[in-house]
Amino acid sequence: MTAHSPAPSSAPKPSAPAQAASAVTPMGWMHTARFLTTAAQLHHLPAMDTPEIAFVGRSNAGKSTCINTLTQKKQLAFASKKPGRTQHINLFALGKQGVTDAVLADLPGYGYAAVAKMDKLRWQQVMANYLVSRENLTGIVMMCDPRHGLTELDDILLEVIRPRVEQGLKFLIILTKADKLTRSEQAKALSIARLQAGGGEVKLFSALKKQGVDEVAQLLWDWTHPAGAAASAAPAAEPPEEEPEALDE
Ligand SMILES: Nc1nc2c(ncn2[C@@H]2O[C@H](COP(=O)(O)OP(=O)(O)OP(=O)(O)O)[C@@H](O)[C@H]2O)c(=O)[nH]1
Ligand SMILES: [Mg+2]
Repeated sequence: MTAHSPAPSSAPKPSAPAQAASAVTPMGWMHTARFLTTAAQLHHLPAMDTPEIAFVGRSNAGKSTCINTLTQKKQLAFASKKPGRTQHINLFALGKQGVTDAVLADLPGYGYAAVAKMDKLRWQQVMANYLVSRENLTGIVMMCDPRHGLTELDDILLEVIRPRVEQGLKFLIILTKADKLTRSEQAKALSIARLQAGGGEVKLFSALKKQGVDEVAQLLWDWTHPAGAAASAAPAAEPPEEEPEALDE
C-alpha cells in the first residue's frame, strides 16, 4: 500500500462562491449530481479541494440507492440486490456545471462474505487509507441497516475515523430501509444508534418511501456550505421526477 500524507487538521472550505450555491435549495442542489470519475485505487483519485462526502457501510446497506434517491437519478450510482455491486470509489459532482461545490463518494461495501480474503484485505486497506488521508474529505455518511445494527466492521471503521471526527470531520449515521420497520421499531433503532453514534447525527431513511430525503439533503448542504447554510430558503431549481427504481420487498 502506498503511503499517503497525514489528515489535515481542519475540514476544507467550499471552493465555489457562496452566491452561486445560494441559487438552489438543498434538494435542487442534489439534483445537479453528475458522474465525475471512478477509481479502483486511491492514487487514481484526482486530488481536489472541493468538500467531499463519503458514503460508507456494509455491502447491501443501500449506499448507492441512497445517492440515487437524494440526487433523483436512478442510475447514477450502481445499485443491486446482489451485495458487492459497487467495487470502485465512484465520485459524483454537485453544483452547477463549472462550479462544482461538493463531491459525493460512493464506496464499495464491506462484510460481503463471498469476496475472496485477499480482495477483502486489499479493499479494507484502500478504504482505511481513503478515510484517513483524503484531504478534502469533509463528512462521512455511514449507512446501516437497522435490522442488523452496527456490526463489528462498522465499529472498526468508526475507530479508524475517530481522530478525524475529533478534528471536525462531519459524521452521520443513516438507518436505511426504514420502510421495513414499524414506527416503534424505527424509534427503538434510532435511540440505540444515537447511543452508539457518540453524539453524532443519526437519521432514518427510506428510498422506497422517500423518508429522510429532505433532511439528509439539508444536512449535506450545511456541511458543505457553512457560510451559506441559510440560503436554502431561496427558490428551488428542481428537474422532473424520474421513475422509481426496484427496491427490496
Ligand atoms: N426496501 C428498501 N430497499 C432498499 C432501500 N435502499 C436500498 N434498498 C435495496 O437494497 C439493495 C442494496 O442496495 P445498494 O444501494 O446496491 O446497496 P450498497 O450499500 O450500495 O451495496 P454495495 O455496493 O454492495 O456495497 C438493493 O436491492 C436496493 O434496492 C430502501 O430504503 N428500502
Ligand atoms: Mg453500492
